[in-house]
Amino acid sequence: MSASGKRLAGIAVVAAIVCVAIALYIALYLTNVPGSASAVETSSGTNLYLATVASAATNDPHPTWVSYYAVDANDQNWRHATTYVLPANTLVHVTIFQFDSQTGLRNPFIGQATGTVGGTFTLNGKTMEAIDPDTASHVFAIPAIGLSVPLYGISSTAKNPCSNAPCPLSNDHSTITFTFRTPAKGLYRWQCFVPCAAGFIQGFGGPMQTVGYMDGFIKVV
Ligand SMILES: [Cu+2]
Repeated sequence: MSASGKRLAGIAVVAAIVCVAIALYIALYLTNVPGSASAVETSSGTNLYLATVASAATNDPHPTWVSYYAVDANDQNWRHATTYVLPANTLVHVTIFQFDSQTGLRNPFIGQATGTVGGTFTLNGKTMEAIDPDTASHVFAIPAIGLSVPLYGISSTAKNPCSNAPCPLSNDHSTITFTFRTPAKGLYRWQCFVPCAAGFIQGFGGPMQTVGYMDGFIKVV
């Protein structure tokens, strides 16, 4: 083979490898959908169990990011999922185990719950309508249906905080429950409103703008 022939063959091989890599990149991007979790039906109705943590699991692509998780209430099996599948036009009882510390809200209005049954939620068993905005760690909000619930953060002097998910209930946490009625079938966005993304500009980058951490979807079926 002549020198120019070898060069042409080399260019062809490199071009083919680049094309395959681009095709793989696009295919993986299109097929890599974040995991989902479903509400569980019990004698008390439809229940969704979630948790919020200061740091995702150590084997997560972003182990330092704040995150929501779906929790199996029976075996405490945690799943890194922020797409929640719920039945339409149904009262859903949500329980959130909140392990993260307080960041505080920029807009104090969001310290108040909206869109829940009775306009209330419970914090560690106590029925409430609002928390001090400075004590919020995260918020669970579905803006399209006007639902917003503030999540009380643990004290900065807590003795036994959780470092990375999953967190046993023996770690310091607050437990928040509320009930809301799901809307008609469709895909709804949910998100946090606390500037909880430590280390990012204004606390609103990274996990606050990435589906799978402080954002996700409610898939109403
Ligand atoms: Cu948050």
